[in-house]
Amino acid sequence: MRIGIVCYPTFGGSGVVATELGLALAEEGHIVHFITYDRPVRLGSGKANIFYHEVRVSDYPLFDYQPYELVLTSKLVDVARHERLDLLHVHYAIPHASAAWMAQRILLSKGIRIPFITTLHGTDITLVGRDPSFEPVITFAIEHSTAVTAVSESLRRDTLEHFPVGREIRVIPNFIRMDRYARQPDPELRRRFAPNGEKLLVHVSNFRPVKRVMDVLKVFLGVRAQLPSRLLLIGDGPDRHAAEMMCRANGTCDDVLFLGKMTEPEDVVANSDLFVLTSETESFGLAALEAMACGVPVVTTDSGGTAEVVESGVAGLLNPVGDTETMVRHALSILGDEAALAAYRQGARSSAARFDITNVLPRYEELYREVVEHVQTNGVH
Ligand code: GMT
Repeated sequence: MRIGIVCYPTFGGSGVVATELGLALAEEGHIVHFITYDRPVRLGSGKANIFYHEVRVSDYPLFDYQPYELVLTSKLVDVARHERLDLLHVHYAIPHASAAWMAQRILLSKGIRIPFITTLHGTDITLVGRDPSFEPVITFAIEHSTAVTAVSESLRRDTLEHFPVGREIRVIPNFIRMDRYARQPDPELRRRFAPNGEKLLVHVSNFRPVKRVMDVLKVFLGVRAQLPSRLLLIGDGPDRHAAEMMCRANGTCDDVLFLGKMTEPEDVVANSDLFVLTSETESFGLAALEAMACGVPVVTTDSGGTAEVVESGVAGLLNPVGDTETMVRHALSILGDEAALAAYRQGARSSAARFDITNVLPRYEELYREVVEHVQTNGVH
C-alpha cells in the first residue's frame, strides 16, 4: 500500500511511534510518505520505501500566527494526489485530524476518495483536546475520521467519556522492536555513571508539568538516603530548570546527572537499574515500555494506560499519583534485594515482549485494508 503518515517529528512518544510504524511498514514493502514540518528524529536516512515531505510555512508578516494547519492540508492534498496514496494515517489529533479531514474533502472534489485514520496518543485527548478552545473541532474530526485508534484501553475510555462521539475506537497498543533493545551491559558506561557501584535510577521525558519531574527527584532522594544511588535524567523541557534548582538547593548535583535530549536513550537506560515515571496522566507510557524492553524494571504512577503496560509485581510496581513515599518504598524493595532485582529485570523484558512489533503491526495492516475497502465500497462520508 501507499501510506501517508502525519506526525510531530520531535522526541515525543507519538512521533516516535509514528516513525517506527512507518519504518516497519516500509520494511514490509509498503511505500511510506512522512508529511510533517521537520524530518522525524528517529527516521534516519537512506531507507528503502521511505519518503519525507516537509511542510514549510511562509513567514508572511500579516500573520501573527502562521496557518500551519492549512499548509499541512495543502501538502496532504498534493502528496495524496501525486503519490497516489491509498490512505492517510495521522498521529495526534491536534491539528492533524482536522487537516486530514479537510484534505479528504478537497480530494473528493477532484474525484479522489481517500480514507484517513486518526490515532489518539494521550494529551491530544486528556489535556489539550478537552480545552474548550479545541473540543468542537476534535469531536468533529474524531467523528469524521474513517477509523480511530487509541494506544490504550484507558485512552479509549477517556475519549468516550470526555467527547460526545458515538463511534468505534479501536485499541491498537504501542509497540516495541524487542530485538533492538536486547543489550549486553556496558561496564565502561556503568563505571562512568556509577563509579562507586551505586544503583542507577533513570527517567526519560519531555520535562512537562504532566510528568511531575519533582516527584522523580523526591523518589531519588528517598532512595539515596538508604542506598548509594545516582539519578540519570534524560530529556529536556519546561521543568528542567526547577529540577536543577532543587538539586542545587539540597546539594545533590553530583549524584543527579542531567544528560539532555538523546536520539537513542536506550544506550543509557539499558545500563540502569530502575526506571522512574511519576506522571499525573500517561495514556500509555512508551518510555516505560522501552525501559522494560531493556530489562529495566519500572516504578510508576497508576495514571491511565501505565497499568496496561507495566504488569505490577512482574515488570515493576504501580503507585498512586504524588505518593512519593510509597514509590520510595517500592523502589527500595526492588533495588535493595539482588534476587528481587534480577527477577524484576527478567519480568520486565518478558512483559515488554507482549508489545513486540510482530504482534502489533498486523493489526494496523488489517485496519488499513479495512478502511481502503470501506471507502471503495461506501465512499467518503
Ligand atoms: O508524553 C508526552 O507528553 C508526549 C506525548 C506525545 O504525544 O508525544 O505522549 C503521549 O503519547 C505517547 C505515545 O503514544 C504515550 O506513550 C504517552 O503516554 C502519551 N503521553 C501522555 O499521555 C501524557
